[in-house]
Amino acid sequence: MSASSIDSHLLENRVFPVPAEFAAQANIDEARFNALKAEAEQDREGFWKRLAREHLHWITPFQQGLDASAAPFYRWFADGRLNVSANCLDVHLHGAQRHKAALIFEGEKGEVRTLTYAQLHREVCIFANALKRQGIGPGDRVAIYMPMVPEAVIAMLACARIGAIHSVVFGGFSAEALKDRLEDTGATLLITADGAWRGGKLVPLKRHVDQALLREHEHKVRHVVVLTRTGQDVDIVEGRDIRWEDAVAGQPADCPAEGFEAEQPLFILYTSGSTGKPKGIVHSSAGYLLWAKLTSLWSFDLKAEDVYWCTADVGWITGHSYVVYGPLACGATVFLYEGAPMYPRPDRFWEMIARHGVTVLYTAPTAIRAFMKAGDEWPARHDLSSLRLLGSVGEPLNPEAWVWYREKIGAGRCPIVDTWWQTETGGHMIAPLPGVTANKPGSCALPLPGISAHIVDEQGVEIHSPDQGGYLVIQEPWPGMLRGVWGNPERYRSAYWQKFDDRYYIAGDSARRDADGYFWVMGRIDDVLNVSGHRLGTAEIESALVAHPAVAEAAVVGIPHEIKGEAICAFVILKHEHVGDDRDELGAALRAQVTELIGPIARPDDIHFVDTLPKTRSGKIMRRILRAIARGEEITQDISTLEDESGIDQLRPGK
Ligand code: 6R9
Repeated sequence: MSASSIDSHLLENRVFPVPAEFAAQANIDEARFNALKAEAEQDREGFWKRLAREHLHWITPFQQGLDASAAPFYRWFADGRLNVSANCLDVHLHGAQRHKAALIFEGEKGEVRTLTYAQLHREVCIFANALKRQGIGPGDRVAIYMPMVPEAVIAMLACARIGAIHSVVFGGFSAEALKDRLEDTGATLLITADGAWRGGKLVPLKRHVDQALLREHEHKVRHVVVLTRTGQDVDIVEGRDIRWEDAVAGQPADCPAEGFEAEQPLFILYTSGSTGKPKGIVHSSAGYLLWAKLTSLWSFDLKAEDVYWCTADVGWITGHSYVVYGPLACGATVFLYEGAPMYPRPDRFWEMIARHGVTVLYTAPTAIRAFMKAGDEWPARHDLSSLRLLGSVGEPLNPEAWVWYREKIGAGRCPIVDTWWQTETGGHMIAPLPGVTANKPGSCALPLPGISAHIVDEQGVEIHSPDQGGYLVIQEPWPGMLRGVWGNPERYRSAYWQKFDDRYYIAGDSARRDADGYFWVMGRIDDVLNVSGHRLGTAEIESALVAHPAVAEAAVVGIPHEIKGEAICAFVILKHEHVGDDRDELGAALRAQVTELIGPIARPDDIHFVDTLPKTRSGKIMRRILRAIARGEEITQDISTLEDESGIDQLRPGK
């Protein structure tokens, strides 16, 4: 075993075969999967060129495939021109499809609004003309700070229609976080709403905007478009602010789709930043759209008949690729929900799935664990038989939660598609294909066709032996990859390429591969623990803790230890029916459990029972904050992406 690899001890052996009925109707069956893989192996560039020709509508067809002349700044299809919004809308306006629902929206208070493809196209054209009227043109940056309402999607597609670069800032972010992003992108126009509904409360979006824009020399915003959502009072600044309804008044419903260069940036999106200051990730038009569309067809088996629901906010990459661009490029029906998942009761999701007949559900482990904690009775009250596929993204889905999701939500019938990818990768990279790949709980399975994922050690040497952990890297460029960090080419190089001399894209995650070639993500490289010379990822220890029936969620970090180098400190949230249990007994039981499932090396030294864990707003545990707390250090890191700052105090030992 190489000294620089990461140890793995928790081996999960359950395998769930692909259901035969699912395989029989899947977009990608085994023969197709093998053919795609073989095609990519033989001529990778030709493979991507063929797919780009077949799956995208080009205004000027491309001749060039990959341009690697300035590697690792790669370009794809660079001499072609297309319009991204036309690929999501205009291509579906023929025949009966134009009257098919593109968006079904449900507000937190329960109102439902449906927009057909024809209607969505019309709204996008009108708003695109309104943006032009405000002086916005190709290459200009437009910030979007909105609730999860159809107008957020309309705003994104309207930018794409006129070649403007959007930068969506999650509506749950503070004025300060918004200000930083406005400053960094140099956005000249901002689209917002008076407010948003969240968990029955009003979020004052426009007030945050006013605060963010206070110091004029710190940003370039000249115009603010304000949608009326909640009807709350807002200040309208004369000459700067304009109501959405006034901006669109009198605008024509026709906005011809001009062709833009394939490499024209489509958007800038800041990473969730669970480790360090957020980076403005830049995505292209053609390559990005191609990958968002293909992965929707492949991993989600998306069909025209599906009512598809990705629960992510459009403020995250998951919302970009799998609420907007991927499913609309496929012509699917997208369900959109405005509010909080447990509002007004923990069965809000299940009730909506039953009412709208949702067929494909894509959500995050943090939500699945929260539902698990709330109790099985909530999903049991509803008819979830419309569901045919369940997806997960954001963190490792630990086997306990995986099995719960499969049984309580999917009735043991639906394939589980655990998708590993990142803001930077544009779309899924490693995922089981639902009609092809048997499921192993906790594993994101195999790289998608065209994706060359590997595990390498500290020196960048590929690890071939099974179950030995290392750096998860991607060897060959792919069309959906990021094009850089906005305004900071150096950071792009140093964060993603430098360590292994530009030979691989470095994802920053640790992972292992088992004897069947399945990938198991072990956590972020920065979070790896070093206990007596053994390097341990966080995911396995956390999974072993969550496998105990009393535990709902767990996070582990290392604290300095004189003899072992690092000792393991665990933060554990109990399921609500176990909150009153004896803590000493539980602590002993959890240590015994980890010892049994992984080995004595992974046995936590300290266990803190807590009510909450610090998470990014997209639901990822921020272990660097827990590390500071466990070590009794001041929290000096950037916490602008933290969900709930007040939660930090409750975590301090002794509280
Ligand atoms: C899409 C998204 C990326 C990081 C990534 C990894 C973690 C995402 C995962 C997963 C294990 C999965 N991650 N999906 N870990 N299994 N299925 O979440 O993008 O916000 O940029 O986060 O999330 O650590 O590196 P982003």
